[in-house]
Amino acid sequence: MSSLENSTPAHSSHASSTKESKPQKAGGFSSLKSTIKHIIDSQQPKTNIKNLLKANKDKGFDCPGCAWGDQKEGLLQFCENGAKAIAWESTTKKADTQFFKKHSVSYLKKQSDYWLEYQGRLTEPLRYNSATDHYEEIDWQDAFKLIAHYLTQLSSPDQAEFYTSGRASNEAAFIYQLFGRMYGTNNFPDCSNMCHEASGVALNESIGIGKGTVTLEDFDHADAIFVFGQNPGTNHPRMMNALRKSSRAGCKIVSFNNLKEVALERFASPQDPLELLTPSATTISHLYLTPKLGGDMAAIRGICKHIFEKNEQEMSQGRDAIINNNFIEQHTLNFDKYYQQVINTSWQKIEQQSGLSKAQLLNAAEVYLQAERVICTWAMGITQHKHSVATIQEIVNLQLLKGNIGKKGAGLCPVRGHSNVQGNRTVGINEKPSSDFINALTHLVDKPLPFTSGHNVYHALKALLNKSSKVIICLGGNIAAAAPDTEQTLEALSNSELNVQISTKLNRSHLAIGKDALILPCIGRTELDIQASGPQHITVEDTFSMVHASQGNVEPLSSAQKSEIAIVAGIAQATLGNQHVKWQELTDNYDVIRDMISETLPEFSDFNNRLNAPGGFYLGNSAAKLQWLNKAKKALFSVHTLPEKLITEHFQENKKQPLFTLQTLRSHDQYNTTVYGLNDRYRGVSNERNVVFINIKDAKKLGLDEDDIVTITSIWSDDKKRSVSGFKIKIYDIPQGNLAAYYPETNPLVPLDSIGDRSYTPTSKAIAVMLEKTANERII
Ligand SMILES: Nc1nc2c(c(=O)[nH]1)N[C@H]1C(S)=C(S)[C@@H](COP(=O)(O)OP(=O)(O)OC[C@H]3O[C@@H](n4cnc5c(=O)[nH]c(N)nc54)[C@H](O)[C@@H]3O)O[C@H]1N2
Ligand SMILES: Nc1nc2c(c(=O)[nH]1)N[C@H]1C(S)=C(S)[C@@H](COP(=O)(O)OP(=O)(O)OC[C@H]3O[C@@H](n4cnc5c(=O)[nH]c(N)nc54)[C@H](O)[C@@H]3O)O[C@H]1N2
Ligand SMILES: [Mo]
Repeated sequence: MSSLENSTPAHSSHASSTKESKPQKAGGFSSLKSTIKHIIDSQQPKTNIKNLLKANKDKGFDCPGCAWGDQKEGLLQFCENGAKAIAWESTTKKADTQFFKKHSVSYLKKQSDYWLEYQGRLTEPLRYNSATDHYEEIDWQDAFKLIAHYLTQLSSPDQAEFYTSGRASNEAAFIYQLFGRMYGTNNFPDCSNMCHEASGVALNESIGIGKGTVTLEDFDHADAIFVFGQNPGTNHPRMMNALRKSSRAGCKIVSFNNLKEVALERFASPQDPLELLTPSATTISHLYLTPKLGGDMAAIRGICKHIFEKNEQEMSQGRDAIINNNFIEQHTLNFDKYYQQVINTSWQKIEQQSGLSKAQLLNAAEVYLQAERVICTWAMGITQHKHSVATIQEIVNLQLLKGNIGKKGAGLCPVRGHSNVQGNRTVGINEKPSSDFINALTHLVDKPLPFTSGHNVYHALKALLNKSSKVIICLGGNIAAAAPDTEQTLEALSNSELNVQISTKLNRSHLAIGKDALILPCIGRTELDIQASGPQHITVEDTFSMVHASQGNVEPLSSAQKSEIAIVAGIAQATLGNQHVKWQELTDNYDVIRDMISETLPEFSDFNNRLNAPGGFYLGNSAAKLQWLNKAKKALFSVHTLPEKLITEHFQENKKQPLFTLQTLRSHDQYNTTVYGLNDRYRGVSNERNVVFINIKDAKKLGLDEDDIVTITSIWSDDKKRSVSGFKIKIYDIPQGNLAAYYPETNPLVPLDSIGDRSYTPTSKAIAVMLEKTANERII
């Protein structure tokens, strides 16, 4: 038994939680202290201090933390949570063959997600042996042959699923999708399906490109920034520097967040000596509104309604219009229909659905109107709802009213999650590829490739559940814990005949085994990648469409680990042979892959040379140039009615008990399904993850006190029971009727079929649930 096993709080049934209050500011000294703790914990502090100095710098590596862009100046380009991600990857702890000899899969299944990843890096390729119930070492070539054997036996290539998580490099993702398509399928479920999918769907339709229109520099020129449904203090800490700088320069920041997130209130830069060492901090939000879960579309509708009402008033008094009629006429379609829709939406409906008063929304609208240049940013609080596509299109509508797209300091900014999730999409991880893309690839490899739509995460899980899909290969990630409806997801994965995981650390996805399973250990961003032609670099694209090189500098922990590219190329060669693509040449020199990308995607022309520019190069954005590449060739005002009812109102009708809407979110000490620690410093939680945040009035109504233990049960239109138990009540500043709890512990509550309209994204921020008090004994 590892000595850690008994010391990790997750494993102690009497873990005591120290009650802490919410801090007055985010960042500052506490951030520095936490960074140092995680660096020391990695067991190689010297290496990781060197790593941090290279993070997000030229000739260094791209931080695997988030997709925020890099500043040009400054000595240090990392943040506390980036440091955690780096220290987590760059550790000397190993989950090696000895470890798997000691622990059976049945034993590992009983351990927490935290414990599994805590064991360290995967170092050798492994195959599951059902006779012994252990993972055992396998030779790399045998592993590749085994995958080829399964794939070539399938009666249709569409029986295989190729999942990608957004850490994969452009090069790995490109050859992965090339291999999948040459094998014959477009089944490319990816983490983005559970993340920003709605942004892509909405923006493609409205403005003809599925990406944000701003660059990092635009933040220096904005007069107002509207931040919708995101928690940058934890998830994009480097964005805090941009917000802090803008705020200090007089830019007005308006936050819409269901919770009062401390970093959006007051933030201290750990790089500013005064803010580091004294209680001083920068006020971030000038206006902070807390809508109900799923209430943002109504809130934005309210802002637009006020703008129209005021516009009418101004015009009737003979003054200038306050909306940008020139922009609207020249660049948009559907304005009249949208105008009518807004006029038809009552203030009563807006107030009821948003949970905000008309007066609050007028304040926000006035900030909007007074600003010449406005940026709107958003993340999961907007994208993980049933009506996310419509909500994002409402944000676009708002921006079109004043021509806040395509000018300096203004635009749309979906803040991406994984560090290269945007790049993965750009280079072809897409279950619905455009015919232009397939034609270009077909030309590249001189082989006909499929045009038909493939599976996203939702379709892939359904196909595995009904056994029409039989093989799943995952390039990174942890689909078992990241996907909704944990019981069904585990069943889906366990139905597979072969489950292949290309990973850095042990996780739940390695333990959902059907007939056969492989773990293929890869090197990460921080590590040296030496191939036949010498040291290699890979490339990534940030949320601002900047592409740059990333090169690790640490010796890999084991000589048996391979790069993701070598692994994908190895599988491809074993399955397809070398007739159309010389896979080994791609592994030998990644420049060759970049040349192939150049040939396929015009925006990557001269790829290898352009990487030499400091900071990389900008892929460009058509909408930012006021070119609209959608069907209508214009920016569209989208005309949607507000949802008639939000989910809980819908289910409440036939229920006596009060129902709540639950959002599932990240703590400060996790990276998606990777849990670094059990604290959530900015929300005053320590040593706990199984907690549920509730408004004091709601708690009183149910007779619940702080620290009482509850079972949470979700309500859905099937009769399947979805519950999690042993959750501790935390009284919190949260709108009545809403709850919050951490992901992935609450994923069992998210019904697989509860998905966004047209995005298929799990509605992780709106689940109808009820609470039941249980005996005050923790069930661990
Ligand atoms: N350290 C760290 N960094 C990360 C990640 C991580 O796990 N850890 N994950 C990465 C990934 S993949 C992603 S996608 C991003 C995620 O970044 P975020 O989107 O910031 O992540 P969440 O924790 O899901 O936070 C959602 C935020 O939206 C608010 N919210 C929820 N529902 C609503 C709503 O209906 N309306 C409004 N207005 N607000 C709402 C919540 O209160 C919370 O503040 O971060 C990336 N960066
Ligand atoms: N309830 C609920 N569910 C959610 C969300 C939510 O807010 N609520 N958020 C959703 C979102 S936004 C996302 S993006 C998904 C995340 O879904 P995923 O991307 O699938 O999950 P991660 O937790 O990021 O994956 C962690 C694993 O990736 C592997 N890994 C780490 N680095 C590397 C690397 O460099 N290469 C390779 N090959 N493997 C690596 C490690 O083995 C680690 O265990 O979860 C989604 N699920
Ligand atoms: Mo994400």
